[in-house]
Amino acid sequence: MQNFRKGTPMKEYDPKQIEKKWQDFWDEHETYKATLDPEKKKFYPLVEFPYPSGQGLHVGHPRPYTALDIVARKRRYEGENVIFTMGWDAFGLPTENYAIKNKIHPRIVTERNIENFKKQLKSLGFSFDWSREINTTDPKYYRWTQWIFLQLFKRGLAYKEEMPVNWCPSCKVGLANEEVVGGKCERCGTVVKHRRRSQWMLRITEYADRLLEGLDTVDFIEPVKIQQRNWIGKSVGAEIHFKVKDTDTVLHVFTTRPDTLFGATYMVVAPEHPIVTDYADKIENMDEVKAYLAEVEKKSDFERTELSKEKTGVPLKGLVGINPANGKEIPIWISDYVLMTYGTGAIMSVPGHDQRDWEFAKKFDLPIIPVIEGGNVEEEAYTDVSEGIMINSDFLNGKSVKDAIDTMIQWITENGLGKKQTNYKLRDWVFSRQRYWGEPIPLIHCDECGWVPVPEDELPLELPEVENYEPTDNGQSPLSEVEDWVNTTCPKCGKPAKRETDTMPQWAGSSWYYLRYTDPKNEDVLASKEALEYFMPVDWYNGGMEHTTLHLLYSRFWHKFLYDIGVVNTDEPYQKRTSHGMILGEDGGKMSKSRGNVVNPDDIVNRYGADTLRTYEMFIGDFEKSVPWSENGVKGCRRFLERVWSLAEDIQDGDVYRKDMEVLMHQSIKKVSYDYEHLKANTAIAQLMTLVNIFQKNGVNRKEFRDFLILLNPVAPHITEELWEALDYEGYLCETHWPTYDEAKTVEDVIEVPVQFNGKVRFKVVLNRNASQEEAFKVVHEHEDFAKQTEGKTVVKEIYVPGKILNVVIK
Ligand code: ANZ
Ligand code: ZN
Repeated sequence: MQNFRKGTPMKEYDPKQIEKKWQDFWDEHETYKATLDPEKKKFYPLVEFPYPSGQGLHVGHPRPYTALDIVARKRRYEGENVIFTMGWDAFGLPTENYAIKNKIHPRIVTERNIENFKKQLKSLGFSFDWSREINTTDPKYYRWTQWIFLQLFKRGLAYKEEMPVNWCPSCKVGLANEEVVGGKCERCGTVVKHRRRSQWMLRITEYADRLLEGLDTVDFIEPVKIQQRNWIGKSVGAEIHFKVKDTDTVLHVFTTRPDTLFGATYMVVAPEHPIVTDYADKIENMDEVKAYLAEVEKKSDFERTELSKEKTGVPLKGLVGINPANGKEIPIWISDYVLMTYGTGAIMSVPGHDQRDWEFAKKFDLPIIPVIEGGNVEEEAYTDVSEGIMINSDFLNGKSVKDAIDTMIQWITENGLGKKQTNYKLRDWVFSRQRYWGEPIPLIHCDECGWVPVPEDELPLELPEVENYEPTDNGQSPLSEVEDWVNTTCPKCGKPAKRETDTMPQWAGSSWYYLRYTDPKNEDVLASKEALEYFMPVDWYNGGMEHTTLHLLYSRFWHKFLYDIGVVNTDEPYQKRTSHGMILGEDGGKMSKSRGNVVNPDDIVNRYGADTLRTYEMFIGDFEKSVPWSENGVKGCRRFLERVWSLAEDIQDGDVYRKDMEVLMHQSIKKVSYDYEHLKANTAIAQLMTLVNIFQKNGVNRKEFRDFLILLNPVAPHITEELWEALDYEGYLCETHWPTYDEAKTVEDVIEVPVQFNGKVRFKVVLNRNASQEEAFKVVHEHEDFAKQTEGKTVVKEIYVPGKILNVVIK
């Protein structure tokens, strides 16, 4: 107890007091400020900045934040210049809806929410460089979001097009996808309709190949790569032309299997395919067709393409397709399993080798012709055909599938019946919303000049004040009602013109925020060249799996574009990507107000302290898995920290590890260092708990406790800093160095070595790991069985293979 510099007798562990104390200390001393210092190696870990909702921080937030905070702290102790930052992704619907309901300006709502979030995050002791805080709704920030949009526009990557949007007929508003839950309006529950509207689009498809190729150059966890690849959905195949009998119409189909053309026994077009309306006169069963269309309209694409779903469809009676390979007449059907939004919206059906086509053919009694040897197409489609040989296919017969694909592509190309074709599932990005709380799109429409950018030196184009944030009756943005804002003059010709009144979607500001952190106050460019060159790329980005195909893909697209126009110096923004699992309610379900299982982080901090919350969130389970909350687990972590606290009462002198603690100390440094870097803080903490148990049994000396405090510090930064000060170690813990370990000392000093006599192991001896030959022989000779083995014999030779075996040759 006499070890305490201040406050004898020893105080109770009181996180309330010490946590605030150290948070203020770090703030005052700008402990975590990152400065541009080319002399030092930089490290840029990044966590996804939150949407500051009215509900405040969720216990899910601190999980990834703590995990990377641990790495950030450790790297600082290792001498790296760490830039670890936080900001607010603050435009968006919940704030806007709250503002509408409560008649408060969304800006005010946002300010309040941010204030609360910031207070909450600060109370958890993250080592963020708060001087770099950013806010996507700050005009000084969104000036650059608008600037990037204009660069995209100027290079033809932003365009306006009619697109179907979600429309709630009862609220009379266009809904964002995230406002549609199970096909219904999130607010009123009415079934959502599709309406066509002119929307701004970003040509992300132009970058499809680059986005795919880039994945090979980065260290992303495999599930992220797989999801992005599937989302981009590149498939190589052919477009083949089918004539429609007695018309001038040619149906184009996309197929990945041109080799199976001779097996195409019917065609299917999407119910929305223009042929249906174009030939309404010719189609004999139009009533039946119309009834089917009405049914299909109610389903989402997801429901339509579900594999297990019972196939439905209607023939287009009166229309007949012609298979270009053999001239055979084949029926044309409509069915919802063919989507208008993929390929050409029309397919050639090969029921012999495609499972969906097979089910459809079986149900509607359409012919099935096998074109690849093997399988039994009466029982199921024969799809696993990579080794197959072609049959029933004229000039393809006898060829392998692979050869047949090439041959068929060549044949259709030569005969003007189609061509090789690559398709992507990826669609261009709908970039408009008819809402208020978003970045205004900085374009002006002039009857003479078309769409004209707001001059760059007039950015930011700020959101005007409005009376009402509610969308208008006709589904227009509330901005359309602000006449003196909408009506302007054309920057090009000076004639009267109108501003675009749509705003950008939620994903705009987050598509480049990591760049702004490197130089958040720059007024001339989005970030200086020096800052970007020094800090980029992000070395490690952790975030939710739910962002894989939206935010993560969008920001990679923007980054590649910025690279192409010379704004950034790396082709990829993020070198590494990891992801965390969710924290569930104590009942194992998703935390939600309605289930009543929400845990408020403020409560935990108040009752147990931030260090306990941090320790618990790291100890809770494997980082990448979803895990249920447990109040008992929280208590266990608090008890662990209390034991650490009480150890400090009785520290023995000593500035080296005690002999019997040496191996364990080196092992602990090794394990904890590795585990922190691999998001396994849970097993690191388990190791530190083991260490505390042993300290409790065997006592602990100053050197051992010092290094223990450093190892625990990234997880529990307040208690460790406090004990460091109380025990009068040098300086402050936050200024220290990470302990190093000696590999040789991580293994036990003694080893067991088998002793052989003429090739047979007779007994084993315990030797010092570094024992010399003489020492080894001595121990062996003293063994009680040695005399027995050598009785009446002579020892001819003895050989010791260090650490492995000792051989004795006797005669
Ligand atoms: C004939 C065929 C034979 C096909 C066979 C497959 C197997 P991926 O790989 O996803 O690109 N298809 C084409 N457009 C479609 C659409 N709009 N809606 C639904 N299905 C469509 O899939 C390409 C295959 O999906 C295409 O190749 C086509 O069926 C179908 F043994 O053509 B295939
Ligand atoms: Zn003009």
